[in-house]
Amino acid sequence: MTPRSPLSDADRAHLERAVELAARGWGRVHPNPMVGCVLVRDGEVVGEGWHGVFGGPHAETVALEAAGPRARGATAYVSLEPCRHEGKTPACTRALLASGVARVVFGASDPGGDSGGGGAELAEAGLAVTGPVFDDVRARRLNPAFHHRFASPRPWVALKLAASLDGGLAARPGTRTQLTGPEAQAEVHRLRAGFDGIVVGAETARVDDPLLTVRGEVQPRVPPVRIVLDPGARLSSDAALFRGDGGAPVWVFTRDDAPEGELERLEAAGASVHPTAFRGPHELDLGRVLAFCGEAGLSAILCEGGGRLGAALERAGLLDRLYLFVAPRILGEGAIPAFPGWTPEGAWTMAAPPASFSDDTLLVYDRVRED
Ligand code: AOF
Ligand code: ZN
Repeated sequence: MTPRSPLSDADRAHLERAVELAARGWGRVHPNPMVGCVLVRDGEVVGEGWHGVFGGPHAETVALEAAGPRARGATAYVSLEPCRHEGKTPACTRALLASGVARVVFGASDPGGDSGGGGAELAEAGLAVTGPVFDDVRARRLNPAFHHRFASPRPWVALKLAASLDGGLAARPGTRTQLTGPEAQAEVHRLRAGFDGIVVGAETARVDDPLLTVRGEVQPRVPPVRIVLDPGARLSSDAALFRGDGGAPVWVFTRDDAPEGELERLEAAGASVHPTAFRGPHELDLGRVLAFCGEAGLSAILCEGGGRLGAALERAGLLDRLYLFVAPRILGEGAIPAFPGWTPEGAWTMAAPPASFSDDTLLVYDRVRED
């Protein structure tokens, strides 16, 4: 379906508000999409809602409940096409029809085989329907992992890096340099909540000794699995990952010829160990790693470095989004580069406006897809 009529500035503003509301579901609705809904009658907002928790009511239902009888004759602005399937909750198309809403404007199409097609169904029932308003790039930007799931069996993959102004990750090899401030770090914890897995390379695990848990305001519905790519099975049994109280599971991917004794040691420390095919002494077959994660039900993975793992993902065409925090520091010569050997002709497009966290800036870019 294509837009039936040009949208007014007010229409667009209400749809943007629906997108804004949708974002409140971050970390709570995954792997469902984030969805927001605004109901407007005679220029007045009579109800707002968003999908707040996986398995819970959909955005439209929440907004309709808020509006009550004032929904009659209103326009519903929804960031995603209203579903027409009976899932964990009743179909939104039914709820909209029952409420007497006269018009529906939606942002992105729902790619789901059962859930999709709600727009056409509402139009057939006599409502004025406009959508999808967003092009494919914008639609994917809002719920990338959700849309990716319908296009590819591997998880959607984002890379988070914190770099200096001159593009360095650390002052010297083998050292950790804290570049960003507490506000940016809080944002990293918020971001983590929206992923099923957080992955780092062996060198980062050794040097940073991270916990990879979510310690922020948004508590994820399911804590992301903590993943280390450790070809040589050298991760210390004393790593912070293995300490503490029942954090999320730890998965360690090693070369499939790593010494049996080391695999047993890691298992004993508390990891699930996954011997995997490899491409070089220090490089696992990342396609295999991601395929395993996909089969295990992980649909969104956040890589938190280091630079070499990020670059290997990028070169293999397995990187979908980049979260780049830039800190106002110069590391100078000898620093570890943030983008070692990235594909020079790789094309990227802005996925969100630059955001400030005190003196640090977050840039979010999506890889431009060729298909
Ligand atoms: C909507 N509004 O707010 C959301 C939609 O299992 P269920 O019943 O929660 O359905 C999940 C599917 O419904 C999800 O995969 C997507 O296709 C759609 N999500 N649709 O109309 C919403 N969250
Ligand atoms: Zn629905």
